[in-house]
Amino acid sequence: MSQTFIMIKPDAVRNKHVGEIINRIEKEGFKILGLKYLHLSLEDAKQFYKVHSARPFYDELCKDMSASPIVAAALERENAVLHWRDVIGATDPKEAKPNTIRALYAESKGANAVHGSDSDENALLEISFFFKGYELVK
Ligand code: DAT
Ligand code: MG
Repeated sequence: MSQTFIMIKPDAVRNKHVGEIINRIEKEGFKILGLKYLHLSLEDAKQFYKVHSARPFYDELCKDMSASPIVAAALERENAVLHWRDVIGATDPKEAKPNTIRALYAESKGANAVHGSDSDENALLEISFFFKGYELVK
């Protein structure tokens, strides 16, 4: 078993896709270890995405991610990181395969509905950014 960290981003929350995305999480066989609904500050968004700080879209990304509430979750499954990346599809929804979450619900490359960790190492870092130990189901 391995873990991944996911977010339902502000655009998908505003577009009322929270229920469908959580349903998909369950259907894909993930166990929910932690789940919360929160509104990121601009500072927290900048910290979370600091690996992208040199990229041209960084300021807009952090502004968008802190514009309205998100859902954050820690998930467990075999091959969790790669499986979730398959379920969400390509960063740009125009390139995402049919029936992936981004193909179904994303608005654009920037407002792309969901986040998923890109490695096991980053999954653990991202989970610890959002959850304290006692907030995670064992
Ligand atoms: P992913 O979310 O698929 O892991 P990423 O880590 O490369 O993609 O980028 C993080 C987020 O930044 C992405 O979900 C949306 C935004 N982003 C990436 N590339 C972008 C671009 N060319 N224009 C606007 N936003 C972009
Ligand atoms: Mg990424």
